Amino acid sequence: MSIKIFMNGQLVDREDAKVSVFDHGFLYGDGVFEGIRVYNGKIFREKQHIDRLWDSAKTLDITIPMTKEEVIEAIYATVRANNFTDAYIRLIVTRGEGTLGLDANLCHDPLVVVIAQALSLYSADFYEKGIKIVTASTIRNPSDSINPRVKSLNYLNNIMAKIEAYYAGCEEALMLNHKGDVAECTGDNIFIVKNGKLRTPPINACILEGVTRNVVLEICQELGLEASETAFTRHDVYTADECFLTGSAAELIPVVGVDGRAIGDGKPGPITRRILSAFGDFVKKDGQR
Ligand code: PXG
Repeated sequence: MSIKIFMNGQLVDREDAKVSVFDHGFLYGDGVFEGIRVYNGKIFREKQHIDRLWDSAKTLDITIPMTKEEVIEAIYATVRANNFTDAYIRLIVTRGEGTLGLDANLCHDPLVVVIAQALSLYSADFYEKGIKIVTASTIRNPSDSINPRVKSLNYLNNIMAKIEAYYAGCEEALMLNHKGDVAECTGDNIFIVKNGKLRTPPINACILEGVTRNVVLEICQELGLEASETAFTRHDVYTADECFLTGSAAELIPVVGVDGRAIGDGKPGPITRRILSAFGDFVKKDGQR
């Protein structure tokens, strides 16, 4: 049976979910998106994802042609049509069809698409043993360029860094900002742990304000762990006791090596494990609709 995709206000078969070659999302990466989890039939952090989508669209001056409530209903309709209780959702809004020119004013119909997929977790091995990352020479977009807070369809900055990770035999790339401070990875935020205290770069370090990042900051509060949003450098990562990444796709994944240096004893640390387990509980608790 073909999967159903929400497109232009309707649920259509995958084969019929086609986008015009004149869509500015296709021509220019001109659009915004969200990667969202559905746990136990409920959209995880619904408000945060929808608000972030609207904020991204606002900066790009795209008017989403649906209300927030309609978009939420479209997600649930897509999940139901594909019989999922747990799913990974890709919500996409493009500026819509225009001409071959850049003129955004000629795009009158922004396109809204919802794709639901079965949960695609990294292999269990990564969660138990941790991953290795490498610093990319491609720096994160400065915020007066395409602001990293905008989750735009133009992910070339991150893709260039991810290609570097691939050639270095690593799972992820660490991206620095134009000041040389640590920003984030290509599809995840980063946390380090030193002497029992957690740190993650602040929003103005040229990062996406990750939904999972904010959940982890809440979990730290609940667990009584000190966590701060302060700038740090690669030196702090190399000399950290523990390191992990957060994101809707990966959830929370331990990092055991950076640029060939082992982090701590080269194994996922106790605080990372504690937060990973608390994250599982948090998701279950939050998943009651
Ligand atoms: N930073 C960047 C640049 C991201 O793209 C995150 C951090 C984590 O944010 P959330 O809100 O998810 O905690 C992201 C999210 C993928 C993939 O396949 C990654 C994201 C979205 C969709 C898919 O790796 N990025």
